[in-house]
Amino acid sequence: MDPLAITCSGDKNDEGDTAVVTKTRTKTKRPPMYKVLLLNDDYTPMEFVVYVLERFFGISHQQAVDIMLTVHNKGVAVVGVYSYEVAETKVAQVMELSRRNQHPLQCTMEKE
Ligand code: TYC
Repeated sequence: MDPLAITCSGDKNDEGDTAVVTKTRTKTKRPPMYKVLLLNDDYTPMEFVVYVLERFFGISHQQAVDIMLTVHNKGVAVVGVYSYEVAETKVAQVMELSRRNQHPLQCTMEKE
């Protein structure tokens, strides 16, 4: 047999063939973030709020005073934005320390 004439059995040319290329989209949605909010009340001492902000939120003394005064004057302020688990922990820490000190301070979280 003429070696140049060899073809694979079943081989046909490409006419009429359609290539379908699919690409799966990799989902890379970022996880939702949560605002931690501090609420005003008439009884929690200002110094206690400042202490809580410094201790649990790593905020400087001056910033803590500013945020505390914002809450005092406006009723509420965002203290920080975190992943669900971190926000939940901060809220629990604030609520537990407030409860132990018999202050009515309220801290909540809200999806951003
Ligand atoms: N309003 C409180 C007071 O006059 C102080 C205060 C500030 C309380 C912020 C709670 O989240 C708060 N003693």
